[in-house]
Amino acid sequence: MSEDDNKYDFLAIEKRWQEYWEREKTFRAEDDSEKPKYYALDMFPYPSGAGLHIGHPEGYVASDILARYKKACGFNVLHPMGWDAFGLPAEQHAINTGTHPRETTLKNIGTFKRQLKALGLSYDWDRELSTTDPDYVKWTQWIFLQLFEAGLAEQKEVPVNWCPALGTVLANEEVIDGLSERGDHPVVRAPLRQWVLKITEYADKLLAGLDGLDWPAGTLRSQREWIGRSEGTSVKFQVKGGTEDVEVFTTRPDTLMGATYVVLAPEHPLALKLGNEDSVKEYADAAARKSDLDRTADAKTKTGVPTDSYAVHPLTGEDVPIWVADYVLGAYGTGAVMAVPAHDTRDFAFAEAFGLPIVRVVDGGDLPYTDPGVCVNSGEFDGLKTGKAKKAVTYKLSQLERGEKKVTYKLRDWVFSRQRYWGEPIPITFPVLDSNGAPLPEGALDPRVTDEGFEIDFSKPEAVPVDQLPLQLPETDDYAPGEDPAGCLARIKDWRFYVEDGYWRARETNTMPQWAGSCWYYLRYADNGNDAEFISQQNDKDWLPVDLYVGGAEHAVLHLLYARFWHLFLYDQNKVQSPEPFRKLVHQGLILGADGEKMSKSRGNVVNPDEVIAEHGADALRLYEMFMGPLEAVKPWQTAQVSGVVRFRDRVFQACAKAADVAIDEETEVLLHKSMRKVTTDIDQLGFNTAISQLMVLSKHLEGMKEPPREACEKLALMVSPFAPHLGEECWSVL
Ligand code: ANZ
Repeated sequence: MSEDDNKYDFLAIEKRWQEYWEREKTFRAEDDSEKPKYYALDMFPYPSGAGLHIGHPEGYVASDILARYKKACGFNVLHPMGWDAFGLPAEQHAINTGTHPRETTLKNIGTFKRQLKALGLSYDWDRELSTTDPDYVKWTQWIFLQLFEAGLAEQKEVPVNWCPALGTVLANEEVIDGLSERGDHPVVRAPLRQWVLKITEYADKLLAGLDGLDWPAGTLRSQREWIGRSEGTSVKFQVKGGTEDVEVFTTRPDTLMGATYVVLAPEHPLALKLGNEDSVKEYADAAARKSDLDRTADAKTKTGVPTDSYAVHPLTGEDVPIWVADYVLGAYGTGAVMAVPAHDTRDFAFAEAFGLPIVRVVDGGDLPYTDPGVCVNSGEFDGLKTGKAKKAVTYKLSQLERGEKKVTYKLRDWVFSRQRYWGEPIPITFPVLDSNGAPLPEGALDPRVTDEGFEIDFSKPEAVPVDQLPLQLPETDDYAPGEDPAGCLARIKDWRFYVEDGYWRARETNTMPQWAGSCWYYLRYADNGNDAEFISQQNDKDWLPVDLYVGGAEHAVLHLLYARFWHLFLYDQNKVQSPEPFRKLVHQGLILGADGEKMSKSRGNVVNPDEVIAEHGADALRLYEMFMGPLEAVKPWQTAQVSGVVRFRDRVFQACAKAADVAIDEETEVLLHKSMRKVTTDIDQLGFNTAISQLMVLSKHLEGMKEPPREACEKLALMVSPFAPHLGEECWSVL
C-alpha cells in the first residue's frame, strides 16, 4: 500500500456516509415499536441570518452521542430537529429591506439545515418542524384556546413602557431616564390592554415538580428563586383618623414591636391619598422610570418622601408615620412594608437617612441585627425565640382580626401580547358596536374604511372556532410598528374587520411572543403531521417525557418555566400523561474565543464551523468540541488542538485498516475491556472528554501493533462511532 492509499480522505468519506444515512433513513424513529424508547432533544435554534455558530454543535453533538449510543444499545430513538422561527430579527430585516419575514426565515433555515447535515447529526429529518408552519401554528393557537377556556388567559390593563416613536413596548432594561435606549425617543408608562397567562396559579405545582427532576442544581435554584415562594404574615395597620387599612407583608412578624414606620411603594393605591401629594406625585413619576433591580439594590442610598398621615400600630396603638419609598416594590407582597430598622438592612439605611426611630426587639449583635434570636422590648412576647414568636404574634393578630398567615410569590403573570407582525395571531375576536352600543350591522358603515362611529367591545372576547384554525397572518408589506398600540395588524383593516351573521366583528391584533412556539415543540416531534390532534394519546405515551434535553443555561428560567407551565396545564386537562416534560436537563458550557473572551465579530475571534469542517472534517470538529473539557464547562477554542484529534482519527483508521485475524493477546484484551467499561459509563454520565481520552489510549496501542486483532478493532470502531460517526462507519465497512 502506498502512502496515498492510506490517507484518510475525510471530505469524500463524510459526504458518502451522510448521503447513505439520508437515503436509507437510518435514523428514522419508529412509532409503535416494541423496543424501549429514548428521546434525545436539542433546544431548537432560532434560524438567524448569521448561520450556525461554533457553540451550536457543542450541545447538538452531545445529544447526538447519546442518541447514537442508545440506538446501538437497542433503543428506539427519537432525535429530532426544528426551527424556532418567529421573532424580531426577521421582522426587523423585513422593515429594513422589504423582504417578507417568511422568505428570510426560509432562506436561513436552508443554511442551518445544510450546516447541521454537514455535522453528521443523526436527526430524523422526517419530523422536522418550524414554529411558523401553518400546521404548527394551528396547534399553538389551539393550546392558547385551551388556556383561554380554562380561564388562564385573560385580558388585563398592564402598565408597560410604551414608546410611540418605535411603536412598541420596551423592557425596563431598554429605558434610560424615560428615553428609549435605542434612538432616545420618549417612553411613557401607560396601561395597555394585554393578554396575560395566569402562570401564578401554577406557582405551587411548578415548584413541587422541580423535586423529581434530574436537572443542574443551579437551574433548579434559579427556577425556585424566580417563583420565589415566601411564607409570612399579613398585618393590617389602620390609617389614623380614617377607615382605610394599610396591609403589609412580613416574613418577620416576631419583630412587629420594633416597627417604627410604614412604607408604601410609590405605585400603592393609597400613596396619593395621604397628604403631601405634590411631592409624592413627583417622587412616584421619577420612580416609574427606574427598574425594580435599581430600586431594591442594597448598595443604593435610600430615597423617599413622607405623607402627612400616620398608621396605628396594631398591638401598641401608637402612631407610626407613613412614608413612600421606591425600595418597596408595588408588585410584590402587598406593595407595603412595616419597617423594622433595627433588624432589616434596607429599613436601617432608610431610618438613618431620615432620622426615624430605631428600636431593638431581638437580642443579638450589632444593628441592624438580621439573624434570629430572642425577643426583647416586646411586652408579652419577651423571651420567645424567633420561630415561636412568629407564631405567637401571628396568632395574636388573628385574634384581633389584624393579620393572618400569608404566602406570596415573586412570580408574576406572563404578559403574552406583542404588538408585532411576525408571531402567531392570538385567535380571539370581539364584537363591533355602533355609537349606541348595539352590535354594528353590515351595511350601516364599513369599519375597514372609516375610523369613526363604532367601537370594538374588548369585554366580550370569543375564541376562533377550532375548525377555522390556523388563523393566519395577513399578507402585507407593511410590517413596521406604528403609533397605534394595538400593533401593526390593526392597520390591516381588511384582515381586522369581517362580517359574521350580518354583524361586524374585529380580530385581536396582538400576536404571541416567541416563547409560545417553544412551549410545546417537543410534543409535536412525537406526532408531527397529525391533523386531528396536537399529539395522539398513543404517541404521547410512547415517546414522552424527553429523556435528555440539551441546551443553553440562558434558558434556565423563561423557556424552561413556560414550557413546564404549558405541559402541567395540558396534564391537568388530561391531554398529556406526564406532569413534567424534561426528565434530564444538561447545559453545555459557552465556547470562548482563543483569547479567552466571548466570541464576537468586533473582537475578530469568531470561529466558523463551516471552515473547520472544510479544513479538518466534521468528525474532527465533533471530537474536538467534546474533547475540549467537561460539557458544562466554559472553555476557550484552541485551533492548534484540533490537530490532536485529527491524529487520533487517522490512527483509529490506520489500526482498523490493518486489522488481522489473529488471537487477541492478554495485554490488548485487558486494555480493551477496561476501555469498554470506561467509555460506556462515561457516555451515560455525559463525560465525553474522558471517554475520548480512553479511546486515544486504546487506538495508540492498536495502531502500534503490527497485526492489531480484528476483534479489538471492531470494538474500537463501535465505541468511536457515537463521537465520530463517519469514521465509525468507514472503519466498520473496511473491517
Ligand atoms: C418586616 C421585616 C423585619 C422584614 C425584618 C424583614 C426583616 P422575602 O423573603 O423576599 O419574601 N417586603 C415585603 N414586601 C415588600 C415589597 N413589596 N418590596 C420590598 N420589600 C418588601 O422578603 C419579605 C420581606 O421583604 C418582608 O419582611 C418585608 O420586610 C420586605 F427584621 O417585614 B420584612
